[in-house]
Amino acid sequence: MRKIFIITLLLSGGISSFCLAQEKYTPSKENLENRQWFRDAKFGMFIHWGIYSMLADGEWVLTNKNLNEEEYQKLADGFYPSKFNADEWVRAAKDAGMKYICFTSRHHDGFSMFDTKQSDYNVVKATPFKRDVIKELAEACRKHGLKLFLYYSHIDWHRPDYYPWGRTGRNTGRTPSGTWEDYLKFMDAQLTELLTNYGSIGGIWFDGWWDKPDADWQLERQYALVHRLQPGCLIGNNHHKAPFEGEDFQMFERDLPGQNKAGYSADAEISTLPLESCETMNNTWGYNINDRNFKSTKQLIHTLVGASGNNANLLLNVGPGGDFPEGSVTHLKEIGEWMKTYGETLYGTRAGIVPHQPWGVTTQKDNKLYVHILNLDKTELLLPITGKKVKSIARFKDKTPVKYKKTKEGILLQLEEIPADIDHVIEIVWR
Ligand code: FHN
Repeated sequence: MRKIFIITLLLSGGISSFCLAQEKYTPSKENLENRQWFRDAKFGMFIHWGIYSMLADGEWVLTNKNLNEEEYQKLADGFYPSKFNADEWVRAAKDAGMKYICFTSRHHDGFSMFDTKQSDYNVVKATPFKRDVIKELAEACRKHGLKLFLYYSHIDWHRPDYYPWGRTGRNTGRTPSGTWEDYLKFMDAQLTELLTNYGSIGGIWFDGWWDKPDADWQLERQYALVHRLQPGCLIGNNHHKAPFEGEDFQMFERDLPGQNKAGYSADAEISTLPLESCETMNNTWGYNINDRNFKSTKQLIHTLVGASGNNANLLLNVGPGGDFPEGSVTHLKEIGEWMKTYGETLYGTRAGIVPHQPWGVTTQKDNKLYVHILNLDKTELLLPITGKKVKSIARFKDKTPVKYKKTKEGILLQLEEIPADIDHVIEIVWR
């Protein structure tokens, strides 16, 4: 019986995936270096952009509004974003202090924002625009020294072989045809294009596994393909669980690691991999004409600082219509200004020895501890740190010395006044 099984496996070509599934993933040297780079980078820009942006109702409009998928495809005929300028987008990210961009190469609607031979349903073949958006972004990122990550949806509301359907996208009038195996091959072929045609890719940001958690996704095989093509490419998967074998970083949607305010992270046990938190600037990912509820610059900076204090990067989203929304542009500029002074207290740091507190967070690098006071309504602050020798304690921005006392409980900071700045940073240098 066993012999028959092995022969069948060999004949069916299943042996390669069988073997891969058995191998434990060992990240390459390059991959480990990129993980280190990622941990140091701290701040990136998420961009959700596709033909859905034209309907100005978020990236889920096809399924949320039960649109007919065949009719939805016609949106591509009108996609001509005359203002698109990859260089400007990348510069806006760079000026905000961001070190990487993660762009939606294909979202759940199944429309590819790059030149792919695997389907004509793509930005070059199906639109009058005819420009390969990813090629332009990749060139601009190279020019400005940012890394390009690619969001890649596991869900597909367009293809008839994404079948059995998942939890979402059911009422769009599709008729199933083809096999699940066809769909897996399609994704492999697209990933191969993405990882061979655009130079070095910082990472692949998978999303949508949760639509069909019981499906045979063959993730280890897919991950092995990515790592074979670009060993340094970091893989993350927004499955909202603890990382699976073969992944290189872990993301938390609209929450800091350990929180579950948004409701996605109940099972997302924090791993030792590099961490990333993704968040919207308003309330939606893809462009939504009604959503002008932008968070304040102060709130966004607090999220960024909070992420660093929890050992995570912040991937902050922009949802362009044809161009970046005004609100995003203003906030990005203001964050960039702030980063010019305070970036040093975040880049290259790790979470500080004092864990997240109601008043703020700490970050640390070499012999320095940065105390980020975000909400404090008094002038005294006790840091529960004992047994360390202080060389100096000063306000970060102008190096004015800060008074302090050493007590049995720790270091008691005595500030001149109640902190009023967005983030009152105190720099402690240890001997
Ligand atoms: O369904 C997607 C959503 O559209 C968006 O892309 C976010 C980004 O984290 N992820 C999914 C929801 O978990």
